[in-house]
Amino acid sequence: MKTTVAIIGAGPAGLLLGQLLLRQGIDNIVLERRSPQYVLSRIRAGVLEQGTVELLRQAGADARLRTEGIVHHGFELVLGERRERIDLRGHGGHGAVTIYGQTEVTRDLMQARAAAGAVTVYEAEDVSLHDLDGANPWVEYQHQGQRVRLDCDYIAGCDGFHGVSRAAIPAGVLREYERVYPFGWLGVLADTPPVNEELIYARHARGFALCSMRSATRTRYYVQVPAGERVEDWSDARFWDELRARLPAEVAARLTTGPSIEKSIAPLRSYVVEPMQYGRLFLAGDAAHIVPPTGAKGLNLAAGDVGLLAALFAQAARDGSSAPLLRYSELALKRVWKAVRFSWWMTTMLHRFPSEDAFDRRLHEAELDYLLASPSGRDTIAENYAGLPLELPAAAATPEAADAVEAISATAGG
Ligand code: RFL
Ligand code: PHB
Repeated sequence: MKTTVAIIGAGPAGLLLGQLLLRQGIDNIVLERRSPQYVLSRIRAGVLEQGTVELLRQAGADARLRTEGIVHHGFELVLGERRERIDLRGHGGHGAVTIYGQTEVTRDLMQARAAAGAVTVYEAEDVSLHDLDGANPWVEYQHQGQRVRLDCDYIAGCDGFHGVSRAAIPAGVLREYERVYPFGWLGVLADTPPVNEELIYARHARGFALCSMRSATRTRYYVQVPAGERVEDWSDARFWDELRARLPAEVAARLTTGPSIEKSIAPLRSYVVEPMQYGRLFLAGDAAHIVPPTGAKGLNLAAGDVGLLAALFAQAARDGSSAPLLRYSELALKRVWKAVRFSWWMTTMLHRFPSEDAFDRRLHEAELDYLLASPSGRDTIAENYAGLPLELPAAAATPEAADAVEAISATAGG
C-alpha cells in the first residue's frame, strides 16, 4: 500500500488532519489501534475554541456542531462563596467557546471521512514506524492476521500520549519537560440539567470542582481527588455530596443529581516534547504534549497543531518542496507553551496541593484578587481561555495556509 501521509491514531488530531489534507487534495490513510466503538466511548473534552470550530468547518465536519453546540461568552470563577464572571468578550473582543463533546467531534469527523471514501484501518495492531530520517519512510502493522506494509512520504504521529510515534524517535533527539500533579479529576456524566448556564470553576478548601455540561439535559461534573484514588470508592452519592460541599450555597441548593452514566478518574500532568518532528515524522496533539484539563486546552491544542501542519503541507505541495515543513515544530511549540503555561496556572490557582501551606494560600488568593479587580487581569484570563493565535511565517501566508491559520487566530481579540 502507498499513501502520501500515513496518520497514526484516529483521535481528534488524526481524523481532523486527515480531513484537512483530503480537502487540499493530499491523500492519507489513518491507522487506529482500537475499534470505532472504543474510540467513541472515551468521554473527554467539552470546550471548543473558535479556532477549533473554524477548522472543523474547513474539514466539512461542522454541520451538527452548528446546531447542537452551545456558544458561551463567559464562565465563572468561584472562590468559596464569591462568584466572578469572566467575560470572554473582554474589551470589545468577540471571544467565545462552544460546548460540544469530544465524542461528538470524533463522530462527525468519522462520518465526514467515511463520506469522502478515505481509508481508516481500525484495529491495526503492532504499528511500527521505519526510515523516518530518509526520503521514503514506511509503516508496518498487523491487521486481521496479516502483516501490512504502508509506504508513504510523511508520517503524522497523532496517537496520543501512550502511542508508538514519539517512542519511534531515536534516543537523544527529544527533550522532555514534565510536571505531574499530586491529584486527579474524578468526572461524572449524568442526564441532569446543568446547575448553571455557564461553566463554573470552583476553588475551595476541600479541593477544586468544575461544573460543565454537554447539553441542556446532560452534565459533566468533576471534583479534584488525591492521586491514586480508586473510582470504585466513589459511589454516586459520595460524589454528589462532595461536589455540593465545594460549591457556593446558592449553587449547591440548585444542583440536580441523578445516576451517573460514566464515572472515571484522570491523572493531571503537564508534558511537552521538543522538537515535535524528526525527519519525516510530525507529532501532533497528545502525542507531543499533555496539559491538565483545567484550562480546557488539550483538544484545542491538538486541533491547532494539525491546522498548522495541514497549512504547511499545502504550502509544501504548492512549492514542490518539503522546506515549509521544517518549521512545524518551532511554530507549533510557541502556541503550545503558552497553553501549557495557562493550564498550569489555572491548575495552580484553583487546586489544593498537599504540600501547600498558609503562605501559598494567601499568595494564590492575592493573585486571584488582584487579577479579578483589574480589567486587564480579567482580559488576560479571558484571552487565554478563549484561545491564543498561532503564528505563521510570512512565507507560508499563501491563501490556503492563511485560511487555516486564520481559523486558529479567529479568537485573537476578534
Ligand atoms: P487521543 O484522543 O488520545 O487519540 C489518539 C488515538 O491514537 C490511538 N493510538 C494508536 N493507534 C495506532 N497505533 C498505536 N500504537 C496507537 N496508540 C494510540 C488511540 O487509540 C487514540 O484513538 O489524542 P489526540 O487526537 O491528540 O486528542 C487529544 C485530546 O483527546 C485530549 O487532549 C483532550 O481530551 C484533553 N481534554 C480536554 N481538552 C480540551 O481541549 N478541552 C477540554 O475540555 C478537555 N477536557 C480532556 C478533558 C482530557 C481528559 N482526560 C480524560 C485526560 C477532560 C478530561 C477528563
Ligand atoms: C468538560 O466538559 O469535560 C470540561 C470542561 C472544561 C474543562 C475541562 C473539561 O476545563
